[in-house]
Amino acid sequence: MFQLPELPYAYDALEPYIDAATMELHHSKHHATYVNKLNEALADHPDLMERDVADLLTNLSNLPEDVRAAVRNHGGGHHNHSLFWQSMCAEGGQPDGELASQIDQVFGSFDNFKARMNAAATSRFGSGWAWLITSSGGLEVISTANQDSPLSDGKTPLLGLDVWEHAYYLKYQNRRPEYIEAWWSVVNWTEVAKRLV
Ligand code: MN3
Repeated sequence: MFQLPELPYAYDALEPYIDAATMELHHSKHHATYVNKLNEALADHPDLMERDVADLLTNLSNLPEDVRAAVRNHGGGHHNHSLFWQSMCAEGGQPDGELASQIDQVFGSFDNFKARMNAAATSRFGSGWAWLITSSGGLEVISTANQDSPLSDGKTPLLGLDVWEHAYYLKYQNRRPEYIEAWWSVVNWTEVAKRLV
């Protein structure tokens, strides 16, 4: 059985950047629904239920056809959101150490990297995610549609930004760029750097 992870902070911890009402709805309703639907979809596949969701997403094409779409959507939703909660904290900042040097090397500067993420996040039509990923080719900024995980494309997600309307609509309505700008204040770079191994 997959479980909804608890948030590592209170629902109001990311105020004023991300409001408590959005956090509670996003975690206790949206994320919970992905977990419940993943469990429902895998009810007849106890072997898959035992595996890690990241492992299922990495090996999507090897899964039985009858569950592949459900794992992609609900498993993706579960894993993306689990990463997302851990990637935020009340005291954001900027990366340092190895991650900061790789960002400078690949993008030229932190500001250039930020501009690339912002472009990926604002230009994603409809629902999806903007990502900083790493792969054999090094760091890269990409975006995915819906709940597609970079893992299914052989990429390791380091940092993901949820640009579904449910992530910002209560506070920012249609102003996605304002939500994106606010989100930079709550990125937990310590946690993100741990994924760079
Ligand atoms: Mn979401």
